Amino acid sequence: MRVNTLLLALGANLAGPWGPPNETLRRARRELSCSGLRVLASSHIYDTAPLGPGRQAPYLNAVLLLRAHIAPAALLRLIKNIERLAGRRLGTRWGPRCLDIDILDYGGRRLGWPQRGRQRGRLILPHPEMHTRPFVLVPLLEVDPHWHHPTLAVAGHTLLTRLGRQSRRGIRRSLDFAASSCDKVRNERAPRKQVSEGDGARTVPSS
Ligand code: A4P
Ligand code: MG
Repeated sequence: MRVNTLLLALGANLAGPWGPPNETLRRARRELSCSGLRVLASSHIYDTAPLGPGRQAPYLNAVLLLRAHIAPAALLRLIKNIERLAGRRLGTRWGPRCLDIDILDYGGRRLGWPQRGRQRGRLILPHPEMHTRPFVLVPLLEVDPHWHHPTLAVAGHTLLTRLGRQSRRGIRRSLDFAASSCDKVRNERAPRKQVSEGDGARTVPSS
């Protein structure tokens, strides 16, 4: 299997078993890296105004650039498993959450595009709404400034400009990701099962 470059978006606006949203995002990054995904770059963590219905707390959002040797379906299972460990329960679409991980881009691959309805468990690549969201594009361009949308064939910077300055108003760079260590995660997890066990995710040596 080819090694692919991936972009993942992390978001949270509720505290969960891993702590407040900032701790949850950091822990999620460690879980990914300890499951064999190599983190090449992490954006800052941004404070963002909530998008969606009703009143919700502000979100923290970030984007990771990774390299991995994992099939798309296994990656989806891995991120859903990490969301579950972080306390994510089925809720309303766009409702508050302890952790959301979206696969933004999987090596430029196209799957289920153009989108015809959304079905739980069915992967769409690139992520169907990413190009409309400044809270995704701003951190994404921090880790991959030359990124182009794989199906729209438009530069990320252009997509962000098209969204207008107003839409970026509620986005504020807030925190750094601290350096991560897999050993720490293993200690915290014991005696629980490893995240990658039984979910089809493969561990790859970092090169
Ligand atoms: N799915 C299909 N393609 C993908 C993909 N590329 N990556 C499927 C991840 N999942 C994908 O997702 C629903 C189903 O989509 C999954 O079962 C998966 O098979 P979900 O994460 O379980 O549900 P959701 O998060 O409620 O839906 P959605 O549309 O992903 O919500 P969003 O788009 O993530 O929106 N405001 C701010 N400021 N920041 C935020 O991060 N997030 C949301 C949630 C609302 N408002 C926000 C933010
Ligand atoms: Mg999601």
